[in-house]
Amino acid sequence: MRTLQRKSIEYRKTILRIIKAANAGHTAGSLSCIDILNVLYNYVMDITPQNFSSPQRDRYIQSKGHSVEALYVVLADKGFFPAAELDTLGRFRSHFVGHPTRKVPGIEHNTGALGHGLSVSVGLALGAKYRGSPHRVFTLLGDGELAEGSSWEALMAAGHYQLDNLVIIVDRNRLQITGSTEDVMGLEPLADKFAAFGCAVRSCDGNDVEALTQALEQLPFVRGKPNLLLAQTTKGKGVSFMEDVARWHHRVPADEEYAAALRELETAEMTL
Ligand SMILES: Cc1ncc(C[n+]2csc(CCOP(=O)(O)OP(=O)(O)O)c2C)c(N)n1
Ligand SMILES: [Mg+2]
Repeated sequence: MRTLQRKSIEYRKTILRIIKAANAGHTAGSLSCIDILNVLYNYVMDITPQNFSSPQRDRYIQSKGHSVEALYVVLADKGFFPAAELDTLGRFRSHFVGHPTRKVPGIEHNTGALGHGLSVSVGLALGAKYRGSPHRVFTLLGDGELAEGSSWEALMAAGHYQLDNLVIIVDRNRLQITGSTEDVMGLEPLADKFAAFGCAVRSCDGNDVEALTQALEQLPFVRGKPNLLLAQTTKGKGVSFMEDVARWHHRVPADEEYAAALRELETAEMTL
């Protein structure tokens, strides 16, 4: 567990480094979901550079595509491409752009226009069922993203087709781009809504790698039902002055903020 915890801190430092160098990025959303990606790629999913062309591999669709820096950092650590390529983020001719594209090794599907990832994942999970393939389909949604009606249409299909090979994780940080989800487009009672659409719903601390591993060890939650994990997260997690502050959605730290953020993460690493 200590290894995963250490990785989360290292990942956070790299996310901030590449966003700072590119002078652009979705800072707080990447810090919010990085523990989820850490546990998925390093503990749960069967996705490696070696098996990436195998039809049996698990699939990961990052529907909240704007948090692409988190995905790039984890894919580099998994060896999908040399870590040095991360430093090309946002540069002319680099494939490392502000939303996921399949030009980057390890990325399954282009995303970024919110509200599409779940439909794609439902299609992939249905395809796996038809073929009798045992692989699973994981998708990460933002909570603000749930204002897109297409998500609910996809969810209805997931329940109808009993897609227990589909794992939907909601990054429930309670903020979207301009403020609180409950102010902009209220979601509660969210767990009840997912249950009403036929999902098996679980909730855990989405910034705690141990809680995430324990929750995801229970997959499939219920046979014949899509799995829905409400990951209770904090946007900007790990850097106190970014935590739960809406404007860090898309803000790049100034020099002194960057230095303070790194100091805080290094202190957290030393006290692990
Ligand atoms: C269809 C669509 N509309 C608007 C946007 C602009 N946008 C990017 S991120 C975002 C907020 C998303 O909030 P949430 O899903 O909660 O993400 P997180 O808090 O995890 O960053 C918006 C509106 C978009 N990418 N796609
Ligand atoms: Mg959110």
